[in-house]
Amino acid sequence: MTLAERLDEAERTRTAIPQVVSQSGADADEAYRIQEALVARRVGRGERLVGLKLGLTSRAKMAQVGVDQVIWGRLTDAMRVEDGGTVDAGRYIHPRVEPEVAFRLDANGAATAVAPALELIDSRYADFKFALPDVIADNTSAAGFVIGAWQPLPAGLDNLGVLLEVDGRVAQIGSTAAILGDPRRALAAAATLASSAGVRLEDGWVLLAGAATAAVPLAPGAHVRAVVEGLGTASLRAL
Ligand code: OOG
Repeated sequence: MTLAERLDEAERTRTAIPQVVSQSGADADEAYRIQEALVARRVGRGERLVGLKLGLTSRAKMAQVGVDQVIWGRLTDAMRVEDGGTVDAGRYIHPRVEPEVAFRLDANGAATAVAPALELIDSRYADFKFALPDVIADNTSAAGFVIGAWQPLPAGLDNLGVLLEVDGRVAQIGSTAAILGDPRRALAAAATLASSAGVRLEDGWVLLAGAATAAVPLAPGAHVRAVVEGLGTASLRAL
């Protein structure tokens, strides 16, 4: 089996695997090619690319996973959960949720709207432990995302309060300033990363700018809500 196949199998069978990509000696560039092959398998099964995500754009996230470099991954339509919708926590290995800001892009990578968002991440590696090439190849732990109501771009996005609530209690507190200093920096970063990988942005694609706080485990039965000051909320319930 190729490394992309191993990661794909791990996801489909909900079985964590060892850090096979860093163990193989692959560097970050090779890891992105593995990610591309992994997502191509999903597309081959009928999924459609709907956007990109940045990861590890905040210190809180870098510290949580011990990798200190911004990374990016691909989003497909199968990962989308409607706002207020439900997910089966049992479909994942060890799911976590984190509050984010999402942009809607045009084909040039400019933002046409912004929304509060929740990302569901699920590392395919045992104990949620990985080195940089592992997490890149694993499509940066992408598993699902919820987009709240799209808003016109406000004058500033750089210092809005962010909460992650679980069952009505505050589990994480942060600020959009934690995301690259200003989440709008995610736009240029995504355009650069995508063009260096030969990815053509499409009108209407979503860009997840990265989490503003550390992630929290998603337990069955939990109701999780991201609140971004001035933008609104995005929520899901886990079965
Ligand atoms: C890597 C993905 C991180 C973010 O928003 O920082 C990420 C991980 O924590 O497993 O999506």
